[in-house]
Amino acid sequence: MKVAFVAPPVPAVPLSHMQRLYYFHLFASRAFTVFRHLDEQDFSRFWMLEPVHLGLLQLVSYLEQNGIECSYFGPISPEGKEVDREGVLLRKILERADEFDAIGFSSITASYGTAARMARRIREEYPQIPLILGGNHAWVRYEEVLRESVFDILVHKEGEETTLELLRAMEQRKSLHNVAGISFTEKGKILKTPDRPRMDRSVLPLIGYEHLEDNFTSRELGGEKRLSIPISRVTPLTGCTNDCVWCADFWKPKVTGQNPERFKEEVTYLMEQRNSRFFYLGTHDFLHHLGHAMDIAGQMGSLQPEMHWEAQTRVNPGATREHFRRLREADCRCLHVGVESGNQELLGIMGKNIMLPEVMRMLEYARKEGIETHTYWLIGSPLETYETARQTIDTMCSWLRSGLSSTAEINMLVGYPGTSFYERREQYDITWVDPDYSNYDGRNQPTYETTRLTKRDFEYLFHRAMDEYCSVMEETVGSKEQITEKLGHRFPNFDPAFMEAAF
Ligand code: B12
Ligand code: SF4
Repeated sequence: MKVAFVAPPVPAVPLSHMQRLYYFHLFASRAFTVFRHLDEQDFSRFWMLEPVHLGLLQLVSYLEQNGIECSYFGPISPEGKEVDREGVLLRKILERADEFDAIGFSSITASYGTAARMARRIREEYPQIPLILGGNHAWVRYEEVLRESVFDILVHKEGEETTLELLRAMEQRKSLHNVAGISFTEKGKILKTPDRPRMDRSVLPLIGYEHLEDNFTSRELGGEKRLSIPISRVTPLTGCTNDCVWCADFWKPKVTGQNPERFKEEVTYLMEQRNSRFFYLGTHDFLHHLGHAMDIAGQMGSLQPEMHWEAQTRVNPGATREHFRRLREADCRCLHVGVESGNQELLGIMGKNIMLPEVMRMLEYARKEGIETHTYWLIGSPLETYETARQTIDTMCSWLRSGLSSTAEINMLVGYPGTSFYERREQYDITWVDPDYSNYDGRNQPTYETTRLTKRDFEYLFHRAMDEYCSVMEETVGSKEQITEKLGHRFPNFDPAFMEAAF
């Protein structure tokens, strides 16, 4: 059996001048701290990060291990130039469509429209090919998706075991009723089978990076044989024991670890074969179990040649200065911490379960031990008012000025379908939600209004936040001219398609 797997692009994001300036400063602040060892060539390869869809590539390697032949179709913008990524990708799939027994798309909310459009075109030309959709938008909105799109089958949550069973059932023309974790339409009725328990992910084979080039021409690869991944995301731990009301991450509520040998193998592969020069440990809660964190740090620190890395974590009040010293010794350059709001009451309402003084203490320990800190902030937290948003902006700016937070990011909160924030709107005084899912992306456009703040209020507050952020950055990092001169040729393309992958 041969299956095509498609990562449809999120539509290109139009940015305001203020947003461009914000990204410029965000990039510069990172370039001068954690990325300081990256050279011109590394920066010039940032556009190569775009087609890397970790979940889909992981699914592909698992299926291949189990005898299913796969071909991977990802979006790309050669040399960072804007192209019609959807059109190009669609054309490639249509050219090869008759080779495949099924075509599977992955989508988050923002790319759902693209996936549905592409699938419709394939259905018109190849009505016999079964079309499958996976990824978190598919299953949180399965009835709507099955009703409105041409997708035949949706894979819910974790994909590996479900997809393998599904494809085998399809191949043997067996009933789909016994395949756990899917939904589909039968005789005009939408059917959903029971969810499947989470699998032990430590048994998974290496992510199928070797499939990245399946459908790229040499020109699309910038004349190189392989795509480089100068900054790689690796996940030695997945999950989070917390449950913020707006969080669309379904790898909860457990924190589970990857097999340490496999993790080392993956990192080594990325260094040796993909020119990775920096690792972002995309765990949500790196310091959840301090012992495991120290073991992973030990592994990263033992990599030769010297490897720099950073990790995302929740605040762990049990972490001592000694822990941060050990992280520094293991070459950890930065910790990413979601703070979200400067208002303690809102942190309670959103279920963040952190105390600001504890966050500050952890950041202080990290800074004293020479680790950079990168904090995340939100405009539009549940029950936000003008005053609480101001508090968030002031706190972020004050932490940046004092150096408690070396760098920071501020975003508009997006209420994703499936989260309790989006589904229980009345509880959060929401009066309107944007019906256009393609806006649920990185463009930081308000996707809802409340009794307290309108779309225009959110826009104002968000731009205000970016303006003040840029002013602090000018004080601490330098003016645009100074930064440009200092960066010299180490200047990447600032298109958010790559920015998001890089930061
Ligand atoms: C790593 C990551 C990124 C990375 C890499 C993205 C990637 N595609 O690999 C980067 C930084 C680039 C990124 C960018 C963005 N991301 Co992101 N990202 C994540 C994160 C932290 C992990 C994703 C992951 O690797 N999961 C592990 C794998 C194994 O799971 P998976 O991808 O879901 O795939 C499994 C199943 O879903 C299923 N499956 C998936 N696709 C398919 C397809 C078929 C056919 C089948 C059968 C099965 C199947 O099988 C897979 C294996 O089990 C998630 C949060 C999370 N933990 O899920 C957010 C998350 C997916 N991202 C999110 C968002 C919003 C974005 C951005 C729009 C952010 C922005 N501000 O610009 C961009 C969009 C980029 C893009 N073009 O898609 C949201 C999506 C919310 C939503 N409902 O839409 C999430 C859930 C985070 C959140 N806010 O809660 N992201
Ligand atoms: S702490 Fe982060 S990963 Fe955990 S529930 Fe909250 S937003 Fe999601």
